Amino acid sequence: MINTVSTTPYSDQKPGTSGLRKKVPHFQQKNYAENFIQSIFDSLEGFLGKTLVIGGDGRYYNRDVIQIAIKMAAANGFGKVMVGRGGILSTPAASHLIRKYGAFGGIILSASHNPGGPTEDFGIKYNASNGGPASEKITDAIFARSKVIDSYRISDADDIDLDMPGIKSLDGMEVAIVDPVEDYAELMEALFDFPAIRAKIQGGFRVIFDAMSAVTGPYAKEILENRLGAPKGSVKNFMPLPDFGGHHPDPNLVHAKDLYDEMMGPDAPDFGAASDGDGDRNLIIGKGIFVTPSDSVAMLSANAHLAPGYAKGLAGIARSMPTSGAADRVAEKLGIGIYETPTGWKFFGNLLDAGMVTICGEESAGTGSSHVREKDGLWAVLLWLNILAVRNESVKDIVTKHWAAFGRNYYSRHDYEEVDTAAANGLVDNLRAQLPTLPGRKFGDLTVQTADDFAYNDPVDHSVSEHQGIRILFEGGSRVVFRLSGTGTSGATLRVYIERYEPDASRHDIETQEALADLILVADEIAGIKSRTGRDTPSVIT
Ligand code: VG1
Ligand code: CO
Repeated sequence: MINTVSTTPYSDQKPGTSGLRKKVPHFQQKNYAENFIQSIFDSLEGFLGKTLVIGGDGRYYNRDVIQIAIKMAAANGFGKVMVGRGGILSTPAASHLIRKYGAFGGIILSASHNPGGPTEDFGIKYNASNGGPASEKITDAIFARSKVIDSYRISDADDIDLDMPGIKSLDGMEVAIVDPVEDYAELMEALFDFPAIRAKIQGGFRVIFDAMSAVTGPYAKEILENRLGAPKGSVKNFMPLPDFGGHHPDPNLVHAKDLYDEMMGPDAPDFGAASDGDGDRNLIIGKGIFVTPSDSVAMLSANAHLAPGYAKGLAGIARSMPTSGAADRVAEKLGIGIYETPTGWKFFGNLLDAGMVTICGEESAGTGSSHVREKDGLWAVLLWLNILAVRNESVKDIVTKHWAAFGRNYYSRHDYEEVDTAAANGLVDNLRAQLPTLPGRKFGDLTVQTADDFAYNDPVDHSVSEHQGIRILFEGGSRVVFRLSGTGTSGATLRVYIERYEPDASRHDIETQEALADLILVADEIAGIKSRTGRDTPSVIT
C-alpha cells in the first residue's frame, strides 16, 4: 500500500559540488532522507513507468536508504528500479547502467572520498538520463522544493532482499537486483586491449591496486585479477566495508601512503593505483614516480589513441579551472578544443553530450571520458595499462618524455580542512575585494597579470555559473587559485591550488613544493591564510 506521510522541511538540503553530503546522524533525523528523495522526484517530470537505477558505495547507512529509495520510487510511480546486488554500485558503474538500459535517472548513495561509519559521512546524489550528475538547474530546483516540502510518498511493503539477484515486485513496481560489476567490466573490455594488457602482466609486469576497503574492490578483482590475470592479492583491501576499515577512502599521498611507500621502495611493482570510496577517482603511481592527476589527464589525452576505444582520436578535452594547464598544451598540439569548467563533474555533461570533448579531468584525481558521464577511477587505470602495454616503456619514461615534449606544469593543492566558516568566508571576501587592485602588483619576482572570480558560460546551454574560484595569474603562466570546498561536512575547507610552468627540461626534477615555494609564500601574503585561519600549515598537501 502507498502512504502519503506528512513532513516538515529542513532548510539545509542544498546539494554541493556532488550531491547532498552530511554526517550520518544528520541523515538519520526524522524524514531527512525521505524529504530529500521526495524533493528530487518532485523536481523531475515524466518518469511514470520509467526505470530508476539505485546503488551506493556500501558505506554505513547505504542499505537503509536504498530500501527507502526503492519504496519511494514505487510510491511515486516508477515502473522499475535496477539495484546493484548488496546495494553496491560504483559511481561510474551506475552512470553506465543508466545509459545502457535507457533509465530515466539514478540515485547514487555516496559521500565519495569522505570517511564512513555511524558518525561519519553519507550522501545522496541524483543523476539524469545521460548518466551524469544533475545540472545546477535541477539541483537548484531540488533545494527549492526541499524548503517547502510537506509530504512524501512511500510504500509500506517489506524490505527487499538486496543480496538475492533476480526480478521481484514491490507494490506493482519491478525491482531488478543486478550484478554490479558485469556490465561495467564488459564496457571496459570494449574500450581497451585486454589481450595486450594480459600479455604484459604475464610477462612479469607487476600491478598493485588498493581498493581502500571501498566500492572498487569487486570491480578491480574481476577486471585486474580475473580478466587480466594479475596474480591473486594484486588487489588490496578489496572488501567494501561500511566504515572503510576506519580509513579515509581518498586516494592521495596522505591517505594512500602505504601504497606510495611501496611504490617508492627498492622492490616496487611497476604500476600502483588506488581509487576512492565510490570508485570515480584514481591515483596513479609508477615505480618511483607519482603522476599528479593534472599531468595524468594530459598524458592520457596525448596517448589515448593507443587504446582501441579511442583509436579515432579525441574530439576535445575539458578540465576544471583549478586543474593545471598541462592538458591545454596537448590539446593545442592535437589541434582540438580545450574547455575550462568550474569544479565538479556536472559541468562536463553538456560538452560530452554535444560531442565536443572526449576526455575530461580534474586535479582532484578525477579523470574520465565520453564512455560514461562520471569520472571513472578504474577506467583511468586501464587506459594507463593499455598505453604502457603498447609503448612498452615505464611510467617514469612516459612522464619524463611528456615533460620534455610539452614542458612541466609543477602543481600542488594545499587544503586547510575544518577551518572556521566565518574566517574562510572572510578570506574569500577579502580576496574578492582585492581583485581590482592586483593586476600589475609585484611580489618579489612575480608580477600579477590578471585576477578574477571565475565565471563559466556554458557553450552548450549558455547558462552562467559565477563565483567558481578566485584566480590570480602571474606573468609567465604561474597562478594561484583559491576556493572553498563544496563537499565537506564540517566547518569550511579552503583549497589553494598552485601552479608554475617550466619549459626547460633541465629543470624538471625539482621537488614540487620547492619548485612552488615562492608562489606558496605569495599566496599567503595576498590571502592572509595563516593570520585569518590560524593555521601554520595545510592539513593535506596533494
Ligand atoms: C571535490 C573536488 C572536485 C570533485 C568533487 C567530487 O570538490 O575538488 O574536483 O569533483 O570533490 O568528487 P570540492 O568542492 O570539495 O572541492 V567525489 O570523488 O567527492 O564525487
Ligand atoms: Co568519488
